[in-house]
Amino acid sequence: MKKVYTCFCTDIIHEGHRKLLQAAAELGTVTVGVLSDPEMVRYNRFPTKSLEERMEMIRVLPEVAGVVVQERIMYDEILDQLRPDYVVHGSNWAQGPESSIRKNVLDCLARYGGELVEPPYTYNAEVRKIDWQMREQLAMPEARRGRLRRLLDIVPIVKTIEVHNGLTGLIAEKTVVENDGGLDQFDAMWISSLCDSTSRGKPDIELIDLSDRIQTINEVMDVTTKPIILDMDTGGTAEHFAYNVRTLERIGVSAVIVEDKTGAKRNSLFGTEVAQTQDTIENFSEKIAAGKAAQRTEEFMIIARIESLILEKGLDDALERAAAYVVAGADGIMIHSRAKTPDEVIAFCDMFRAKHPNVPIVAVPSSYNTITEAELAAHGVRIVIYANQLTRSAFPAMENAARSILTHHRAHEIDEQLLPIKDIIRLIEVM
Ligand code: SPV
Ligand code: MG
Repeated sequence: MKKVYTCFCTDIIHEGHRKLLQAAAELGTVTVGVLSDPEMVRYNRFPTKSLEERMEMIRVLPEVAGVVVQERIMYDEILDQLRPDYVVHGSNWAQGPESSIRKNVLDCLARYGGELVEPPYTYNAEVRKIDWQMREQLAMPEARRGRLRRLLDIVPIVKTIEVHNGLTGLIAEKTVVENDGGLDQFDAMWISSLCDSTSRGKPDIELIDLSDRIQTINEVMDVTTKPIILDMDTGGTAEHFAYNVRTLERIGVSAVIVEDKTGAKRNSLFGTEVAQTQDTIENFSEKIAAGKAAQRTEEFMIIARIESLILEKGLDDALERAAAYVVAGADGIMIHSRAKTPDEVIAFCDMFRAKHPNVPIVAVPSSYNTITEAELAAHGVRIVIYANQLTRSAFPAMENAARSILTHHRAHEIDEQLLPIKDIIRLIEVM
C-alpha cells in the first residue's frame, strides 16, 4: 500500500473533510496530521477542542489508519519524517498566504519524489453554515472571555493590536501574513482610551464614559472572535470600579488594564509636560482588591498599570508598586514607558521577573518601538500591545485623500491610493 498524508486544522468534521479523506483512502493508507495548538492560533482560528479531542475526532473515522501531531504549519519537517507517497489537500490553497504552505509541500515532495493530490474543495451551503456557527461560537462572551488566559498558556507572547470600531476589529481578526517560514496573525485586541477618544474627536481624559466604551466593545465583538483587553484608564473610584468590572466580565471582555493615576487623567505620552498625579500604593491596591472581589469567573483578568517611569519616579518606585499590586491580587503588571529606548522597561522586567516568575508582564512599545516581540519575550513580557498604530495609520491616509480632493477639485488623483470600490463591498461578508 502507498502512504498518504493529509493535515487537518479543524474542530469539526464536515462533508468537505469526509470527501477529502475518501479521495485520500483511494490512494493508500491514510495518516492524518493534526495541527498543534500554537500553530492553530497563528494560522487558523482558536481551537475550541483540545489537541487530544481533535485527534480522537479524526482517529475514529473509517478512512483513517493513523493520527500524528503536526507541530508546524509548514509540512517539511513531518514529510521528511513520514515520507508519504502522496500528500492530499483541498484545491483551495493556491492563492493568498496559504500558497506558501503549498509551495513548502511541493518543494519537499520534489526532494524525494512524492506527489501532491488536490481534490476540489467542497464549499457548499452546509459547510458554509458550519463555518459561521464555529465563528459565532468563538464570539460568544463565555467562549471569548477565558481565551486570553488560554493564549498565555499556548503562545510565548500574546500579540495585541489596537481596535476602535467594527472595521479595525475586522483588520485585527482577519489579517494574516506569511512570515519567517510560517503564517502569523494577531492574538488579541486592545481597546485603547486614546484611540476610542480620538475616533470620536475627543481628548483622552476619561471623558468617554463606560456606556460609550461599551458601544465600541459591542461593535468590535459583533464582527470578531479574538479576546479583548480594555484600557480602563484609572478605573474611577474603587466602588465604581467593582461594579464596572462585573459588567465588563459579563459581556465577555477578557482583561481590563487600570493605571495607578488619580484625578484629572491625561495621556501617558505627555509624561511630565502636564500635571498628572500617581495614586498612593494603598489606594490603588484597594481598587484592585475591590475589582478582584467583584469578578465572578476565574477567567477575567485585572492588570495593574504602573506609571512610575512615565512620571519619572524611578525603577525602585515601579518595582515597589508592582510587588504591592501583585499582593492586592493583580493578574498581571503593565509597565509603561515613553522612553525612546527599551532599557528602563527591560531593567524593570528583569528585576520583576526574578521575584515573580509567573505574573504576566504587559508592555506597550509605542515610543521604544525598535524592540521585537522575541526580545520582549526574552525578558519575560507575555503580552505586547500595539496601542495606537491603526489610528495613526488611518489619520494621515484620510487627511491625504481630503487634501487631494480639495486641491484637484476631483477625486481622480487620489483614486489609485484607495481601496477599489469592488473590494470595499467584498470586505464585509454577508451572513
Ligand atoms: C492608550 O492606548 O490609550 C494607552 C496607552 O493608554 S498610551 O496612549 O501610551 O498611554
Ligand atoms: Mg489609555
